[in-house]
Amino acid sequence: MIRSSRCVFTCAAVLVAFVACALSASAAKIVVEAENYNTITPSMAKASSNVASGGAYIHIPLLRPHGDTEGKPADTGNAVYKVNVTQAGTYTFWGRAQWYDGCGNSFFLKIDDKPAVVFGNGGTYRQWHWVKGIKVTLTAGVHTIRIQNREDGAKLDQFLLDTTPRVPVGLETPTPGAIVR
Ligand SMILES: [Ca+2]
Repeated sequence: MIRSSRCVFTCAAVLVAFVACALSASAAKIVVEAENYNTITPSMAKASSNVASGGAYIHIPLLRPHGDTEGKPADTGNAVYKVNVTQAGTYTFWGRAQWYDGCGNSFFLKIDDKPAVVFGNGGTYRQWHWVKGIKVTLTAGVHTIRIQNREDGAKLDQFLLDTTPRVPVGLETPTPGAIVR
């Protein structure tokens, strides 16, 4: 009897440890300030704002005249980030963005060698808000994220990768060491 109850106890302890480990392994979040890029290429530019996280953001400055069609971007201006992913997993990309209007509400998002995808195209204008992007499966290690011009008037303050379904609200605390220099 003693041996058997000890076994049950041991098995339960192992199970609890396993579940705790699995739960902690499934939850990971990496927050990056958009202005904390490795490289930036015009017309992507850094700008200051006292309502942006870290006091700065990146954007494709408005053209004069502002693009009024879903045409080809004026250039391939971009910001590139080398992001340290400490834990393999399937992550949702979110960006804290501000759109000018329906012709200034998106970027191209390119992760590693995957095809570039459209990020944005929502209908909330002239205010910072979190915009949901694609889901991407990443190995542990360094991954390259490129935010590229698609429409002028698009701004990005922060982005994050999250393995959970959590919806970000407000300013997020940047993850220390997220960018590899
Ligand atoms: Ca920022």
